[in-house]
Amino acid sequence: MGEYSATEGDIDATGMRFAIVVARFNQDITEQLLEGAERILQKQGAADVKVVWVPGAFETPLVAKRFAGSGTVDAVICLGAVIRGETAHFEYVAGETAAGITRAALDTGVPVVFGVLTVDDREQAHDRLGGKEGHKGEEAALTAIEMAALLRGLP
Ligand code: INI
Repeated sequence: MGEYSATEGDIDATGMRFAIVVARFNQDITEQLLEGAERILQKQGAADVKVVWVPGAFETPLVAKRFAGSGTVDAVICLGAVIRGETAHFEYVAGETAAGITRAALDTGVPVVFGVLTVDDREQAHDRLGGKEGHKGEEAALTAIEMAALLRGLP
């Protein structure tokens, strides 16, 4: 083996700029995701956080891509809640949202984080808002910081 180096992003958001794209659909849940994400970004020293509300999770990738391609943010966080029991087209909304978020990141080279809950019911959503499954809004923010830091250090 030749030279070996391992790289990992820090969880330090000092000087970093973020956009959060959050869905209004299931707002009682998504506003808790947003609170968690904002809490972490502020705690870790983010310089700027812009929040944009969109109608549903399906709309998050387009706005995320606009921010990611603008050169004004280090990472974008998409937040939403898609609940299987409440929609016949769960698979379409959840699947296309995930695909769109992936595409926004790969097309722009800027991290776009999937902070969208895809759950069977509201109880599972609440388990992911500071319950037994952690807090997915906080985790999305930590991922955004780590990926932004990691990409800064890559060729
Ligand atoms: N949007 C969500 O964010 N969560 C859902 O659970 C959901 N359901 O149940 O359908 C949902 N639908 C709306 C969708 O995101 C779009 O806003 C709509 O299809 C218009 O494009």
